[in-house]
Amino acid sequence: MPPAGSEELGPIESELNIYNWSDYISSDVIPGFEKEFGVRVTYDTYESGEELVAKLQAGATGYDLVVPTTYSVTALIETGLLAKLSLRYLDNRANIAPVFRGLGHDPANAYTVPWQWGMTGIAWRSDLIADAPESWGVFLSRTLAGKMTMLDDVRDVIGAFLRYRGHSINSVDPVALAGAKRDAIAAKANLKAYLSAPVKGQLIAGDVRLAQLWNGDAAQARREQPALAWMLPAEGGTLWVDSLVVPRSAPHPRAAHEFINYTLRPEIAAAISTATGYGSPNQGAMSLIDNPVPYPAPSELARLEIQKDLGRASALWDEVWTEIKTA
Ligand code: N2P
Repeated sequence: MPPAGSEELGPIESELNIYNWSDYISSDVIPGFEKEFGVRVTYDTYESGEELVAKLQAGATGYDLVVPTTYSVTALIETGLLAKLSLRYLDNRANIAPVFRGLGHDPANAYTVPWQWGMTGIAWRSDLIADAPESWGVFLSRTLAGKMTMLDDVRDVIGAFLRYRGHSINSVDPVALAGAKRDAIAAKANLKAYLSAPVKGQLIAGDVRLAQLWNGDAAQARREQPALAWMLPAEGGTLWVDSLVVPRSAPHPRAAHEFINYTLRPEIAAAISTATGYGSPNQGAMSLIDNPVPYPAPSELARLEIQKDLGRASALWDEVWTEIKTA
């Protein structure tokens, strides 16, 4: 048996199947990889972490690379769905900034390579709203009723109202969760919809004036609507890191590794963050990005938490989310 993490994978395959969040890559990356490596890439997208995990846990095979967020990585490792990376093909890992190594979801860096990192906050049209939002409590106010959305995401919605009442975004305390449920249901009366990345078009058009949104997607929309601002609420929110991982069932593991190594090149990593508006975990890329997202300042960092796997309490969270969605 070769030592863990150094398995030989054989010659590069001629195909590669990637499944990633929407609006999360630069359009030249796939054609560039296909040309250089002679691999045909199939690239599909999803809108929520739950969509990805549900697919993999239902036995979807065929994907060579997927991009789960922190807490999903834990669940996927625990259910045996991920392959250990074969580090011999990943020389460019040296470009990963130290702060993105050894994180709680993959302490030995055995399964994941960080793709992008970001924060969950509030995007708002500064030309259509008189006062800048300050708190997650804005969703409880009638002022913008019908003109607001929250992410279609169990962790982000419940997490926001947990923070609003001073709890951790990872709380499993039934009383804290009952409070978050009450707030979320009260807020729902003021929402146009639960909508994730696709809300960008409605923010640009002005149909939605304020939205719970990830910073990079807000930055993408700002290119078309300069009055779109983004802020981190006073109570704080989520810092997340999404990672490239190889499912154990991947039919083209060598091509998957070559793709990971390719995107770890500083110029490719820079192109990705330039397009997505998200932060790059690649320290070699930072100087190549026009306006790189700086690592959060200490004052912001103090207000941010990373989403952890909830273990058995996931069932309680899911129940709360269903009750919110059907209220
Ligand atoms: C990009 C998706 C951000 C992922 N559209 C949130 N974890």
